[in-house]
Amino acid sequence: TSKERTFIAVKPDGVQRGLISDIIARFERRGYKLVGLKLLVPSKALANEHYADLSKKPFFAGLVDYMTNGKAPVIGMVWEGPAVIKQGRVMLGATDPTAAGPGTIRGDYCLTIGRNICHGSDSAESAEKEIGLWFGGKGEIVNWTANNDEWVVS
Ligand code: YYY
Ligand code: MG
Repeated sequence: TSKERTFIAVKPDGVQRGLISDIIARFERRGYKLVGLKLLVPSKALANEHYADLSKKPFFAGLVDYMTNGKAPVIGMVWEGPAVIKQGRVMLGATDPTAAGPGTIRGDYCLTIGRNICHGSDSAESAEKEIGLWFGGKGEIVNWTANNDEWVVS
């Protein structure tokens, strides 16, 4: 539906490299609506839970350290719009940047899987879990009407 929501993050390497604005711009200019936005150094507990599915993987400890060590914060966002979960993943590009196509965020800015600068929910279930995890507080998600909605979605 047009109210579908996904969790998109700019990871510490994307923040450190000054790519926040570019990543936001890609979603914004396509017509997706920003309904949640925060800057934070995630706690270990948050990162562990966010990546719980990967806890048995050999890269897990390094992944959590990179996300949480505070060398740069993370930008967490909730974007809303038609097919935003699937299209968000398409806009990010393949997990491994060596397989990511040009025109995708990872294909345009990244070289290796360990520094792929962004995250996007991979399913409706993940989106629900991740939005709840990163945006727990009251009023952190804002329902609003854009004046150009009728010109973007019909
Ligand atoms: O959802 P996505 O970020 O595209 O990939 P996941 O398979 O969920 O893995 C999460 C995260 O883990 C990935 O973005 C980089 C890192 N990672 C890694 O460092 N090495 C791997 N072999 C696989 C994933
Ligand atoms: Mg994933």
